[in-house]
Amino acid sequence: MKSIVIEKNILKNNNEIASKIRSALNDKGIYTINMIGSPGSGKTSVLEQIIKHINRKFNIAVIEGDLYTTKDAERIENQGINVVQLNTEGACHLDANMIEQALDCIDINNADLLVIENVGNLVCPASYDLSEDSKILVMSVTEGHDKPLKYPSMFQKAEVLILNKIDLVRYTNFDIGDFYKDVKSLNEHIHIFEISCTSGKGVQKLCDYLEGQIMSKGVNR
Ligand SMILES: Nc1nc2c(ncn2[C@@H]2O[C@H](COP(=O)(O)OP(=O)(O)O)[C@@H](O)[C@H]2O)c(=O)[nH]1
Ligand SMILES: [Mg+2]
Repeated sequence: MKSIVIEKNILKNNNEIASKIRSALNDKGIYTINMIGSPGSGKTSVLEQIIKHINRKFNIAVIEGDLYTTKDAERIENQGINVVQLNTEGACHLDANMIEQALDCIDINNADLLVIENVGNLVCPASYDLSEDSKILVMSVTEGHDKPLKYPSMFQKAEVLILNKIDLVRYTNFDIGDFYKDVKSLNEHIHIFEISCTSGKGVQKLCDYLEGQIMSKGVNR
């Protein structure tokens, strides 16, 4: 009982901070993505693909969440992107307070797109508003088609679902029909993109969609 009360208080505080950050990001016309998924689903790989495709048209800033290391931030920095690393020291999700601190360490004044890569986890990040415009869930076919019904909250809250590693589907028993049926039963409006970061399949379509979102947000700049 006690821990539930504490959790409620944390979330209330989180939402207050998130709404303050959201209004600052809105004033700057920055489109913000909270990228969530299991460890190894391909979040950083998807981000690398997005950067490769749209970096010439838009300014991108990245906040990398990780338990302990700077490995993902180094991958993003190698692409010449403005990135800050948040280490949660064991915490399984990012919260708005951490984002507020990260934003003090990164210049986002010229950014069109801010991507936050959350800690690898399909459960806790669903509950924390990071002031994003869109939660993007990255799932890979090697995780199994049963995951939507096992982790419904994340699938209900995401605006976009990236089904990654589609190049590997023929080596698995992943049932695409069952997967779509279960996802749509939880969230009929979700946008689903099947992609492969390895072959590049589907990446252009994903980036076309994101460019549309970034442009509609930045229109009031
Ligand atoms: N075959 C295949 N491997 C991928 C794909 N995307 C990512 N990977 C691999 O999956 C592993 C985890 O990727 P990473 O981007 O680090 O995942 P993250 O932990 O979610 O950020 C790496 O070895 C990637 O090379 C893909 O589309 N196909
Ligand atoms: Mg990563």
